[in-house]
Amino acid sequence: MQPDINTLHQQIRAGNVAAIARGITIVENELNGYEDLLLSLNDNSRARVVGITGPPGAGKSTLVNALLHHWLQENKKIAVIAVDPSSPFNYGAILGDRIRMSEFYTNDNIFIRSLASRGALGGLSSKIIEVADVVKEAPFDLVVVETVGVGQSEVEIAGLADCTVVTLVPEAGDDVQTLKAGIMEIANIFAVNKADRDGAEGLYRNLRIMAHEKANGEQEIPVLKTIATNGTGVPELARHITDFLEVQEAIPDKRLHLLTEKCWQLIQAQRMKGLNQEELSKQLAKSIGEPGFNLYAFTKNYLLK
Ligand SMILES: Nc1nc2c(ncn2[C@@H]2O[C@H](COP(=O)(O)OP(=O)(O)OP(=O)(O)O)[C@@H](O)[C@H]2O)c(=O)[nH]1
Ligand SMILES: [Mg+2]
Repeated sequence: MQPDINTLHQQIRAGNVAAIARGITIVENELNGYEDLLLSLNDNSRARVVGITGPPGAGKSTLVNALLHHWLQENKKIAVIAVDPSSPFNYGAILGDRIRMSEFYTNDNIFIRSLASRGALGGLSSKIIEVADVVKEAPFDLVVVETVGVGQSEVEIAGLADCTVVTLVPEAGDDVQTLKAGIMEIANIFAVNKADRDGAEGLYRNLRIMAHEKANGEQEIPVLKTIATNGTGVPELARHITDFLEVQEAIPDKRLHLLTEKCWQLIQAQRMKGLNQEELSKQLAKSIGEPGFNLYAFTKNYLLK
């Protein structure tokens, strides 16, 4: 290992904030020492990862903010990784996140970092996995990862988090039938946020029914009401997260399952490395007019290059 990466690793383990930030930057941008740093990580670190996901504007950052206040009172050390949505219409919200959480920037027990999802080389989920693993190396009690649940990203967060909280809001209506398929599978806890708004009760009730039906006699997924803006329901949410993590520790195959999910994502990213859709399109454009063009022959040749 490069001596400077070795030193950096030691500093991260000691909880040095500048070193953690540097480590994230190295991993995020795949700078010199990137692989060495990942290879030095200790997989038995104690920090657990809590994923907070849900639709844009559901109040995820506000909820994280409220949870931070709660956990600070319990003297916990928490890291937050907020994955910035890449779409430009969310710029306002990103700025909002920064302002909302800025009160914690000088707090020694809280570490906050935004990750840009736009430029992630080789896939966002593998990048979040790597960054979260670097952060876990430092002596935090919890690492919170906030992601916007659009497309497949809730499913991805579930593969890396020890506990996934799905945040829903009444604005989307209370018809749980329209919830994206898969959400029931990934949620360990549902938070009906903006419970001060009309329709929250209906959404809450319908989710409870759905959780009950799905449980089929087994443990039901907890459904909680929160008002992130004033902290209502936040201590209960924090307690459910802690309880869930404790129960998970005791399940023998849980760790293997999670590691398999993570490994799968990392392999996928490795295999896709160097592939770029724009470049692919350019090559295709060149070949498409050739006589006898065949997509399968093109694909085979492309992969051999
Ligand atoms: N009435 C009400 N408003 C809330 C509540 N929680 C959050 N908000 C407001 O909802 C808006 C969006 O909150 P954010 O915390 O930025 O939501 P987010 O899910 O992090 O948004 P993105 O990261 O952009 O997806 C803000 O104006 C919050 O003040 C709540 O419980 N009740
Ligand atoms: Mg947010």
